[in-house]
This record gives sequence, structure tokens and C-alpha cells, in this order.
Amino acid sequence: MPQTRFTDVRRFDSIDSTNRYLLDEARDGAPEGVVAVADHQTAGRGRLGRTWEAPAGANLLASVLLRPDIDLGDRHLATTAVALAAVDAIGAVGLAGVGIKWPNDLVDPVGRKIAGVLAEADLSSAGAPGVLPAPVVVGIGINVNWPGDDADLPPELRGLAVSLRQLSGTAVDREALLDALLEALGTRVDDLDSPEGRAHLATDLRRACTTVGTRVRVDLADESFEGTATGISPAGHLVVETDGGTRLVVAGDVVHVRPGS
Ligand code: BT5
Repeated sequence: MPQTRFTDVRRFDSIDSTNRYLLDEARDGAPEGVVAVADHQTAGRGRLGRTWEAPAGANLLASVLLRPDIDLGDRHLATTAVALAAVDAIGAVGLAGVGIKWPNDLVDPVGRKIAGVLAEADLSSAGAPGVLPAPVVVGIGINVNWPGDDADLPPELRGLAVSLRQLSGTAVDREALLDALLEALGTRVDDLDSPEGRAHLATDLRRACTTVGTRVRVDLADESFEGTATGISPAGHLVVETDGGTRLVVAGDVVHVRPGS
């Protein structure tokens, strides 16, 4: 295994959710850097109560425990760090052209979803003297060898999801991908710690982001609007030009970002 600070890798044949596991470990005081990897999840989580689908033994399902000592307003960049590390790792196993659909999806050049990232925070101990910085658990599901083709997918995901195997035409080694991910995470997570590093994450997100330059419909919890995504702000927020002016969209507020009309 390459040098990485993510050396405490806990493996599960089957678990409900690697994110749930690490959030519980974090509450018991586990340090930054613990990784959970599962062959199968019985209750894989997406954002906002959605579910993550993956049959046993085919894909990469992993979570990392981070404790970034940064302002609440910068913690969404933990999602960016993991998404960029995954783009790096997929590149390292030979697949270029993967983009990031802001804020949390890895997509192929025609917009099909290769991977999703889910950050879950536990702020209950934030700010208490003498305790570790509050945890954020960032999970990623990467479609590695499933689906083999569209017929493998449940009907609602056909045409929307794609695997590295479909894109490369050959099976991809999950262990090599995990090693590459942990190595890339070392650098990307270091970037969370400094203003320069965070600016670097936002710059790389802007480069990788397929949402910039497109018409979008942004669904927030209490309103929706349309506009053109024109950039990523230095803080990592999506900049959207609307008829009513410029809007800065914060990842944590978003229900959906969809193609606009
Ligand atoms: C995500 O949510 O994309 C975050 C997914 C995070 C999964 C990882 S696996 C390891 C860790 N442990 C967990 O319990 N979770 C994390 P969201 O943006 O809400 O997208 C979820 C939606 O993606 C679903 O409602 C489906 O429409 C779609 N979806 C589900 N499984 C998929 C798959 N394998 N490939 C592509 N799309 C999928």
C-alpha cells in the first residue's frame, strides 16, 4: 500500500452503511483518518434520505472520518476534497474525462453518474474545550464493475448511472482504486487545513465542474429558480446568474441541481 495517513482501514463484508458506522465511531472519539470499506451495504445512504444502490462485491463503498479544524462555513469543502480525490484516483487507474456535477456527483462526459459523495457532520461536540474538532464523515460510492451494462440497473437508474467498467470496457481492480483513492486523499485533505489549500480545492473544483456553463434549475428546500451556472466562488459555492441577479448557491442548502430549460 502507498504512503498515506489513511492507514486504519476497517473492512466489512456487509454493513448497513459505512457512513453510519464512522459517525458512531466518531461519537466514541475515533480520530481523523479512520476508513470504512464495505463489500455490501444493506442501507446505503444518499443525501436527504435517498438510497445508494450497489450489489455485493462489485463497487467501491467507502467512508473516511475527517476532523477538519476549520470554520463551519468551509466544511462543505470536505465533500470537494473527497470528490477531487476520487477524480484523481479514477485517473490513476486509467480513466480520464471524469467530471464533477456540483456539488457531489462524479459524472461521465454525457452526464451519467459514476459516483456520489455524502458528507455527514456531527457538530454535537463542536467548540467544547479539550475535545477533538467535530467530525465530518465523507462517504463515496463509486460504480466500479456494476453495472456491467444498462440491463443490470433498476429501471429508474437506466441512462442515468454508469460504471468504470462500462466506460473502460474492462473490469477494474477495486483494491487498486482504493489504494489510489487513499493516496489522493492525503493531499486533498491536507488542503482543507490552510486558506491557500482551500482556494486550491475551489480552483480544482472549478476546473473539474461540468455544471459551470450550463443552464440549471436549482431546488432549495423552500424555493426553486433557474439560471446559468457561471462559476465556482473562491469558497466553493456555485455562482448562478438569474434574471433577478447573481445567486451564490451553498451545497448544504441544495435539494437538486438539474438541467434548466
Ligand atoms: C449521493 O446521494 O450521491 C451520495 C451517495 C453516497 C454513497 C456512499 S457509499 C459509502 C457511504 N456509505 C453510505 O451509506 N453512503 C456513502 P444523492 O446525490 O442523494 O444521490 C442519490 C441518488 O442517486 C438516488 O436517489 C438514485 O437516484 C441515484 N443512485 C443510487 N444508486 C446509484 C448508483 N449506484 N449509481 C448512480 N446513481 C445512483
